[in-house]
Amino acid sequence: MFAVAQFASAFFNNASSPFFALGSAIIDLTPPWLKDFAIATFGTNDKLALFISIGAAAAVLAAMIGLIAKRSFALACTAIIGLAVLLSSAVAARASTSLLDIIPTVLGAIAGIGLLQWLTRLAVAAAPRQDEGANATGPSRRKFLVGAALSLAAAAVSTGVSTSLSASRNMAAAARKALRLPAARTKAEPLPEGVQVEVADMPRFVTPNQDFYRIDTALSVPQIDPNQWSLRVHGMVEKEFTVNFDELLGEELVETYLTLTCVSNPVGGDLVGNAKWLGYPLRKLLERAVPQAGADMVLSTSHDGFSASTPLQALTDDRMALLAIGMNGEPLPFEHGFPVRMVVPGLYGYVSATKWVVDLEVTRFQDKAAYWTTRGWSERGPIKMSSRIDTPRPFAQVPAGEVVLGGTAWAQTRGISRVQVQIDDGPWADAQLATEASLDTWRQWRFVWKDAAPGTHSATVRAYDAQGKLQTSEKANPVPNGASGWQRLQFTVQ
Ligand SMILES: Nc1nc2c(c(=O)[nH]1)N[C@H]1C(S)=C(S)[C@@H](COP(=O)(O)O)O[C@H]1N2
Ligand SMILES: [Mo]
Repeated sequence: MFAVAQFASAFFNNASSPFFALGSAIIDLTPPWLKDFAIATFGTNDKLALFISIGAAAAVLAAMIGLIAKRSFALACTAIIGLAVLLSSAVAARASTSLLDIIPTVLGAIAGIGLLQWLTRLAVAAAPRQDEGANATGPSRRKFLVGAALSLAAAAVSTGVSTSLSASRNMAAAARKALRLPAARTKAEPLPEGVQVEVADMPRFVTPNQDFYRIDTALSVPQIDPNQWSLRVHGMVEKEFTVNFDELLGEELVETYLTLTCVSNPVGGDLVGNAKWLGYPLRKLLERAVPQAGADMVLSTSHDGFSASTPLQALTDDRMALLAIGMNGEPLPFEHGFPVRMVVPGLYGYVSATKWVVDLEVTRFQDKAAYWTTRGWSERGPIKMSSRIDTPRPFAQVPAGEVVLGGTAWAQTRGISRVQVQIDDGPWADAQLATEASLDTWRQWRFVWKDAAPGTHSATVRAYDAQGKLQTSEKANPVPNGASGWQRLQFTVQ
């Protein structure tokens, strides 16, 4: 039961392990004298001693439950459930857990009951029967003993495996915490004044890491120890090589603001975020590999098997495509690709922004296909110019008089030159643009509607890029290569 719970907890929060929760609860509840005694006796092995004690106690408990099962299977099940309830409350009591984290314990209890049933059946078969001689029971008894021994061995092995899994996760967390990012050789231009419009309820121009949208296929966030990380560059190149994390830290790093966007972002949606990234230019990395003639794509693959197909051109031209290690002044958060990910101006994340990246293969679009391409999305995904109304929110109630609208527009690598707003079916009027930070970042805008009359109204927004090209009004769904169309929303003036 413990083994299954421990194993399952490897896929959840560390603190979801009933083993750890019980251990932590015991540590928290231990009187100081006993704690001192334990530390004095076992030294830094005090935690190991604790876990061994819990393991031994679990074995004794299992034996007791086995004895109870001999009398009454139902009573034994009740004992297991009682134990599960106790352990779940130990898990739930931890500060870092949520309700979901009791799942491993519940799974453990179910497995425990299943195992008990199986062993009971073997034991019943082994019990001497009246009408047979004692000899006839030999093989069945052996079966039971072998079954019990196997269960114990399986429990020990899976506990060991999953504990070491958790341990490597802890190593990664410790390494991230200890990591001091080197200074960028090329710093980001300081943000000019006025990139943030003065309108209430607007998102920050630089999205804080904890608010940054997260999209990936990872059921459990990869926890990679940077000391174990390396990136292989190979395929259609003259010089294949592998680079490790220390080597990457030693390169001339660059810092740049870049707005990432997800292809699944609907018109008006918020799967878009802007951050300051620190990393090594992919252009330089690929220069070192010397791509061969005919190559037109780089297939990047993550630790967890996701892949993206990026045009070689986008990684070698003068846009700032980065192998990023830092996000807004700190190491990448685990959710955003620690220790290393890609970020590429102008391309949706699914074709460029591989998190936990470990492999770059220089190849051709006609030879290889990436994760989402094989699932119905386009092999190429340039970001479509978009504009969005951030405030008022759809169906909001606003006071009559002057209504101030605020929003965001983006056309990475090209830049936004103009945003227009239409109230109801009135004329299009220019919004005031915030200062532009760079062509690769989004741009905020504000629009003042002076004499808003009470009633329900709509507002529509559209943008122009730096070449004066108008954002398309043609409505498209995100599949297969990104949503388009002008956002229109309704609100009520009181
Ligand atoms: N390893 C991995 N990297 C990935 C993905 C993924 O599923 N797995 N999703 C991509 C997609 S679709 C997007 S939009 C961006 C999102 O990056 P973020 O979660 O840091 O915002 O990551 C990209 N990188
Ligand atoms: Mo995405």
